[in-house]
Amino acid sequence: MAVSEHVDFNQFMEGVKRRNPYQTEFVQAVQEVAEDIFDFIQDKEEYHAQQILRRMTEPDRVVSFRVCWEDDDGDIRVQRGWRVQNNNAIGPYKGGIRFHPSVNESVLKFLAFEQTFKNALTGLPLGGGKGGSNFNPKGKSVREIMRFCQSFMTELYRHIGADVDVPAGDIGVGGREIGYMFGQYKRITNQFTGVLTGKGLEWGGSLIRTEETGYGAVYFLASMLATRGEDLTGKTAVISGSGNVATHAAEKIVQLGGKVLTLSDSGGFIHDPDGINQEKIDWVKTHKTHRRGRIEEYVDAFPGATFTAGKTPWGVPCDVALPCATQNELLGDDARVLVANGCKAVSEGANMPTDLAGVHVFKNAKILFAPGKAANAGGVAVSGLEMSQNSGRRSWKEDELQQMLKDIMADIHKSCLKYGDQGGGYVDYVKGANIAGFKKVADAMLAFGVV
Ligand code: NDP
Ligand code: 2IT
Repeated sequence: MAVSEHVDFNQFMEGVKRRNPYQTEFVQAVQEVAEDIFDFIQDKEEYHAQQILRRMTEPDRVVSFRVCWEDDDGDIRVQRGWRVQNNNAIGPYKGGIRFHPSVNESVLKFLAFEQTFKNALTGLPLGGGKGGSNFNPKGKSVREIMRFCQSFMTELYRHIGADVDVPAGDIGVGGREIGYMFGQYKRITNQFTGVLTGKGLEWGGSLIRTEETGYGAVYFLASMLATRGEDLTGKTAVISGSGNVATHAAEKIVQLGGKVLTLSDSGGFIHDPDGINQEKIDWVKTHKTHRRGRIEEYVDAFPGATFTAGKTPWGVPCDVALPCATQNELLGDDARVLVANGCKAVSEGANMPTDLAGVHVFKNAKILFAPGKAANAGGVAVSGLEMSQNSGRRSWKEDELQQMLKDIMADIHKSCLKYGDQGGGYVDYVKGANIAGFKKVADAMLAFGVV
């Protein structure tokens, strides 16, 4: 008899906690999914008998390694590197690389787990993975970053490949870092393949990759609002973060007629009651990416704005909110404040920015709430299209790519409605995304037998 037939939700979560001590982010991501999946599989014997959910919570493998590099003073530095290959049931492992001091095995396991569902939702043949290091790029010279990337890839290269595992960018990893890593991969293997995405346009990259995580999160937000007969015209938006995802989300909100009130970084948030227009967004992009400055300097450039140190922006009243910085940056109390201030919709540009208490607040208030695995899938979807272009040794035009992405995001929204419609005009997008992602991966796993 299948043991899992007798395992209820609480026993299941106890097991996950026992097997993953101190991995709070990973346990949180599993719980958010399991809350919905237990309901869904209740009457589906094959998923129980084959222990599909239990198998999904065990990554295929976790590779961890030492990364040594030499700083500009000639001192030797030692960092930790990882690649979590979570699940390749529907395609090669795929997911970004994060360089941030907070990176550890728990964070990368949660990200790889989430990525598996997100990638399934895109409808493209992509499995789930994630990697990174506790390396802190802040304050490092460009040469130090290059040496670190080269050292990181000198170990990582043996675990990845265009049909095996295809990393990309994430926090602290953008076009420059992908360039250094791709250069080192090519040097070691003597192969020019689509082993990384987010590449430069001259060397195998795809148009619209940089923009589409942030843009996609806003398209998804617009699709949700449309179900209630509304759009973004004249709506106020509170956004966290000031990196790739946040600045592009802001840009699209402005293009669709909304008004962006805030941006943030790990030092605090800026509030600009006049609205952060395109000129100001361009200033932020240059300031954060090229000058590697802090968001607080915004108030010197645009004196109408204020800076609040050490706080997140959720207390600023708004119509819509887009958390676009990092995990667990929007907590239960923040969610209550947003709802009390009349926020109608939340679209997660970041991965798991809302903690479990916050998710429950949004669900109970029945506001429009898109989880990151649905809302921010535009980035990895274009990565999947970059892989197709690399395999076909060609480049698609911008309008072709935009149409493909539009279709993908619309299909994700449709999948969420299919499994998340609760009747009475309320769609539980978290439930919809979890079930749609789970079903695709689970059915592939069933086909493979016990492996
Ligand atoms: P960036 O490195 O470009 O920007 C990250 C932003 O978040 C910065 O403003 C940074 O502030 C802030 N931030 C990072 N860590 C923290 C922290 N611990 N506390 C407060 N603020 C923090 O990364 P991205 O914009 O690419 O990524 C943002 C989010 O979007 C992440 O959750 C990522 O996983 C997710 N995502 C990214 C995709 C992509 O293609 N890039 C695709 C899908 C999701 P500071 O400068 O102070 O560090
Ligand atoms: O979280 C994410 O989806 C990403 N960081 C992008 C992954 C990718 O492979 O493009």
